[in-house]
This record gives sequence, C-alpha cells and structure tokens, in this order.
Amino acid sequence: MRDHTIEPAQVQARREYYDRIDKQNLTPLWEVLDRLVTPEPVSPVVPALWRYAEVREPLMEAGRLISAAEAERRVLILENPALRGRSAITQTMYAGLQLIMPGEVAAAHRHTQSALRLLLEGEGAYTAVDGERTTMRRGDFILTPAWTWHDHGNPGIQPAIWLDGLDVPLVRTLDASFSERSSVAAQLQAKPEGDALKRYGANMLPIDYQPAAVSPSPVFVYPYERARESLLGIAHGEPDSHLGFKLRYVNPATGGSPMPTIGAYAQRLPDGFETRPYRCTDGTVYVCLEGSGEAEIDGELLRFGTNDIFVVPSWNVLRIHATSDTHLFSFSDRPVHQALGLWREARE
Ligand code: GTQ
Repeated sequence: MRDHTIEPAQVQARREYYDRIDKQNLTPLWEVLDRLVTPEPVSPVVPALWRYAEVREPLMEAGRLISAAEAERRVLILENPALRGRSAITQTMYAGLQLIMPGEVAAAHRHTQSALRLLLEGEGAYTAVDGERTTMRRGDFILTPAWTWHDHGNPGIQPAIWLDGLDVPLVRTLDASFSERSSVAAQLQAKPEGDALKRYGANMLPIDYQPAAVSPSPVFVYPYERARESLLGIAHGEPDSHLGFKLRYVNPATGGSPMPTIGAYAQRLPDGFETRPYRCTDGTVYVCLEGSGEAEIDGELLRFGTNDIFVVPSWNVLRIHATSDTHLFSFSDRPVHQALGLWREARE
C-alpha cells in the first residue's frame, strides 16, 4: 500500500469491511501486495549447516532401531530450521541422509519425484535403476530420474551412508506426486553394471538415440573419480573470482541438466581461495567432499569440513573461503528457474 494519510473512521470502516468479506474467502490485495511482489527474493529459508560427525551417530542409532525393510527407506531428513515439519531444505528441494547396513535391501519402488544420491561413506552398496545396478563409491553422483524403478542394497561389509536430494517439495507444490511399490524387492539385473555409462557416458551415444524434449540423463552414475580428474585437470590458470573452478553435471545427450528439476555442480576451491560475493535465485545445497572452509551466507559464518552439508537460501550473498584444497558438490532447482525464465545471478 502506498503512503496516504487516512482518518481513524476510515481505518475502522476498512477493518469492518475486511472482516465482512473474509467470510467469503476474499482478501484485499492492497494489504498484501508488498509482500507478494517483492523487489527481490525474500526467502523464509535460512542458512544452515549439518556437521557429518554430529549427524552420523543418530543415523547409526536409527540403524539399530529400525530395519531398512521396515522403514522402506531409512533416512534422516535434513530440515531447514525455518521449514520444520515440511521435509524441505529449501522451498523446492529435499535432502536426507540414508543408511543401509550390510546385508540390507531397500525395496524397489518408483515415484514422480526425481532423486539424486551422493555417497559419503562405506563402499560396496548399490543402487539399481531400471534394471541396472551401480556400485557406489564415495563422491559418486547417482540419479534415479522420475518414474524409474529403483532399489538399493548393501552386499558389502560396511554401513553405507549417502545424501539423498529430491524435488519432493516442488512436486508437492505442484500436486503431482504418484508412486508405486514393485512386487519384487530387488529388480532383476537386466543389464550388466556400467552399461549406461558405456553407451551414453563416453562422448558417444547409441546411433539412433533421440532424447525426448524433457528427458533425464540416460547416464545413471557420474563417478567422482572422473569429476575429480576434471576438477584437478582444469585447476591451472585463473579461477573464476566468484566460483573458483566450477563445472556442471550434464545430460550428455542434450547438454541440459541431469534431471529436468535438479541441477548438480562440482567445484574446486584451492587452499586459501576466497570467492567474491555472489548470489543466485536457486537456493542451493552444498556438500564438502574434500577439504574445509568457511561459508559466509548473508553475513552468517558457517565452518565446514569434509562430508558436512550446508544450504544457501535464494538470493543470499555467498562467499566461501577455502582453508584447504576444497571440493564441493552442490545441487539446486536451477533448471526449473531457467526453464521458466526466472533465473538470475548477481556478482559483486
Ligand atoms: O531412496 O527412493 O530420501 O523414495 C526419500 C524418498 C529416498 C529413495 C528418500 C525416497 C528415497
């Protein structure tokens, strides 16, 4: 509402009017317009950090309290402190830490939510996507695109812990959730392990492959070994002053994001590097794969080390100071912003 001087009687008359129309589910726009159409994003999301060393123990405790079979997915959800009860780390993204103990399986299901995994600890567990297993190693980025059958299992001897990233809050906002359970716990292995990576992930594509207009990446795993090699391989010369050395994961068939609703990124910040103030409209979840540093988010300082997870809300000013050679993985809803013409960034 613009500033005008009004009589107390007018104030009273308006209040009575608002009360009357309220019963008809009507609300005057002029009382809320400033909060709806803000000059720039005003996110209720707050910066937050989860230290791996502090969340690992409660997760292992869950491993003693409930089986993966009973839980279906044994996950502790990382809830943004400002969005408690909504299973959301940002307005559109969900994050959780999943534990699978040796010998356990998390049965096959599928849903319209897109999911990513980033393995943090323990080797030997697998995710199977549409009949193909991928054994996960630390830092591996794995996709389970919307409506693909997926199950997880751990034939190894170590507990496996990974970060789940899903577009659960986005799909909820759109009222577009569908899901179903498979009649079998573990999918039949229809293809040998590594099949998709060989067909689609080696700068080649099957001769007659045509990606659909909105399609996820046909590659289900982006091994950290390869991403790391790229990060090290480009880390000569000048880093970008706002981003360091930063790459985005792509659908190799389209150049687009790995999944339509989720973008993912890998970044190297050399020891001592300080990024210049940067903001973008996509609220972003970061995972420290190697190294340590300080993230200053709208003036709030969060110290992170290996396997720690932190969230940067939309349009918050981010500066990162690496206190050792640091590798960060991140994911966000950036592809959604970009598809809708909403994405913006600002570099100071
Ligand atoms: O592994 O399929 O964290 O369906 C949340 C929902 C993981 C999964 C989550 C899921 C999964």
